Amino acid sequence: NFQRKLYHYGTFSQGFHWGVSSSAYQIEGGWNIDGKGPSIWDKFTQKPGNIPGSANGNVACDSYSRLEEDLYMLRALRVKSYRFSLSWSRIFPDGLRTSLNQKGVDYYNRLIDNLLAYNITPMVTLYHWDLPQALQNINGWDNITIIDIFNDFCDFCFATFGNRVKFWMTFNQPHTIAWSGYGLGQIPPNVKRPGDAPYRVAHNLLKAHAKAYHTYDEKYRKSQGGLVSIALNADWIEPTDVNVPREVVAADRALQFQIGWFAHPIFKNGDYPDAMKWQVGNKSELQGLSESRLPAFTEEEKAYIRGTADVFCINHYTTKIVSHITARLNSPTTAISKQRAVAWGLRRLLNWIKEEYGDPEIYITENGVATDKETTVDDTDRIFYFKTYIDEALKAHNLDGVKVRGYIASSLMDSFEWLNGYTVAFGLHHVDFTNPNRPRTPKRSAHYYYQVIKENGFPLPDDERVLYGHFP
Ligand code: GBH
Repeated sequence: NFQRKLYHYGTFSQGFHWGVSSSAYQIEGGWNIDGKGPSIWDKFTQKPGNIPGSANGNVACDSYSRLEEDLYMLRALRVKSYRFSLSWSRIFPDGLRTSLNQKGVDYYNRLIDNLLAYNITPMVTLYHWDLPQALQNINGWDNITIIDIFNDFCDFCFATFGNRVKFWMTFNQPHTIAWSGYGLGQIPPNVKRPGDAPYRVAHNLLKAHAKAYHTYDEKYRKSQGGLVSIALNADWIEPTDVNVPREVVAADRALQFQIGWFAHPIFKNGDYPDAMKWQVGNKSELQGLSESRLPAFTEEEKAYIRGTADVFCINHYTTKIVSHITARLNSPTTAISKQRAVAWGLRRLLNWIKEEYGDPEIYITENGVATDKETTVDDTDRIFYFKTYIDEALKAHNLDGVKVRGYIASSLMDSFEWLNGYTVAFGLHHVDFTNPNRPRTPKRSAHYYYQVIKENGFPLPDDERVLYGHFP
């Protein structure tokens, strides 16, 4: 039923949340100053050879010392929201409340106060992958005691920042934490146990998320009136052939293993998707195991987890074709070969979420594209990406009735891109990492995004718009 017209003209609803994103380890630097404790990413990146060019986040964009510059870019873009994360080990250097580091708290207070002074809504991620190393020493997310420890951290943040922060996300991409961190083992803590550890870790992440949600509900919601969610991630999965039932089933199963793993418990019934329970259960049985490698929730736990998100937050970058034979897509490649630009996938994903989870309010909390580091400010590929993806979000909003409430471009500026180091760039602003002052320069895409925000979408065809208008 999707209309074939390439572009749809129109605007989002009033008060639409336009924003940009970042995360602590990717931008802050200041890895050991003012009392910050080490995180698992500090440890991992400081071992030479783990990241291309032995890059690390010791300095990154130096945002810890350059708050003014970051605020300047945010104001120039005229964004309504800024999504950033808190560095747990900057606030609690050894992960526990007893190690409280006031200077870390001061930094986030300054950031939040300044955002509010400029009318920018803070959207805060409590955990974007930089676990305090001290907690990894007791097995990190694979140790159930971390559920209470994380809750202490969240409780402190709600109490300290919640009078000004009204939009919380517990985890960024629990799927990545569990699967890349404990299954494939590519990212810290680099545990390579794909058969069982990810399922245990995800079980703990879901319980930790639910516990933080209930803490907010019981102690803060009434006085602070904010909302709590979790930022899930998913590629859109397109079947090779929509006319072959088993291909459609395979594609749906892939989505259930990505989003459903977390969204089914939280947004549906407190339990994992049937497709996961059957698949993992059957394979475990074939292996001769006495129980499934996918742990089970008690009825009490299901009731505790169900309904623990006030809105649906989704990070989305690309689309994959799933098949039992070959996968191929003709869409444009990007600087990350596995992330092709497939704008229509976003519209389909948004519709799938609407259908699957009972029409929730949706925030696109990350969407963006990599360019190589040779592309500095002349990033026409990024303009194409944002234009087409935002337009597909607009179609979902205006033509399909999906309750899209916000769009957060990834990201504010070039930063440390995890396993890619500084070899690829996602920023609307270029950062010169060879210069100790880390100068920031708006790219063409920043001018473009400014215009889209100003017009709240695409009210007119391109030839009737002033494309690269005033950008302060
Ligand atoms: C996002 O994840 C991150 O949330 C964001 O911080 C980052 O800026 C952005 O990617 C671009 O890098 O190679 O082991 O890391 C996007 C979804 C899921 C894509 C994990 C890469 C590969 C696993 N990511 N995936 S690994």
